[in-house]
Amino acid sequence: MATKILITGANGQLGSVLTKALQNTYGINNVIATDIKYNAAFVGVFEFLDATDFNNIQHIIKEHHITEIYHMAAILSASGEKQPLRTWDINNNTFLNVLEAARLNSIHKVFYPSSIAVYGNNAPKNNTPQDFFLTPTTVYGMSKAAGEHWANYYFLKYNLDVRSLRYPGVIGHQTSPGGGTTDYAVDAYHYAVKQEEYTCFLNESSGLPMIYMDDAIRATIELMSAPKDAIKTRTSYNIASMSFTPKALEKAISQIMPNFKMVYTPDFRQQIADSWPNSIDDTEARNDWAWKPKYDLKSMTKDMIKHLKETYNTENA
Ligand code: AKB
Repeated sequence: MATKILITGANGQLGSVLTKALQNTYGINNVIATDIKYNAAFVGVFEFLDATDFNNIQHIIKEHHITEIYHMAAILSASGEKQPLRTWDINNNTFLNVLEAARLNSIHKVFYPSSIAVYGNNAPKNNTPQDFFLTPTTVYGMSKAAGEHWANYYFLKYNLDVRSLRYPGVIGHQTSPGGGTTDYAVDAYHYAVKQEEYTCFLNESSGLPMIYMDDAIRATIELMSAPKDAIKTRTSYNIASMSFTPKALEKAISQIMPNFKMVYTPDFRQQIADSWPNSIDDTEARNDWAWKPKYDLKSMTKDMIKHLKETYNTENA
């Protein structure tokens, strides 16, 4: 049976880049992009889907003969703190709808994005082990930790092949993030290329795990393509790539854009960042399905600036 993919949150920061990568891998007509909003620039097959609507998920699965689901829709950490109950409701109910629809329709594989936000203040800050116990401090982190356990439950109870990654902060030139704590790192590049000073909402020494979009997408596709029996972790895999502070990012950018400056005015997001690890241990991903990042801060910075310059030049042409 041909692979037919349903992706929720296809207009999001990761969702839209992942949709293109999946279209390239499986063919444009084999990826059904869904979201609550339509993006006029989108090329491919699109359906409106509010993933809190179980019947509509089932309808789209049946209509398009879906075999795999990537559930990218979620409210992120900083936005989530402004509306905790709604965030819990949306993040959890949409995933439960996806799991249940997947079970009822014999879906072959489900992808679930988790996050470094599952860790809390008690976890070791450096090289945090994957299986350290989780005491998240944000509702987003709580929803992701719960989702990981639901993923594991559906695997154990129904043999549903659910696979998951704990993404660090994702940095890409293709899309803008919205509502996360790690968003500062993407914003900084845009300000640098526009030759403007950037006011960072975290303090200069807040180290956080990060990953370049290309590596994050490749990790997702490699995890989902690995043989089923290679996947030993059914909650979620840590994937590490690089870790840096806002000050280190400022320095890396100013090596290419010497006039770039960041000023630091921490807001409520500082407390969220303080509760997350500085770096995480991804031994299990490396051992089970040969995960290996390609980008570090220097190579990511070079690539980000190159692409953003092209984007802004095209926009201004
Ligand atoms: C956020 O900052 O909320 C996300 C994440 C680390 O999951 N980018």
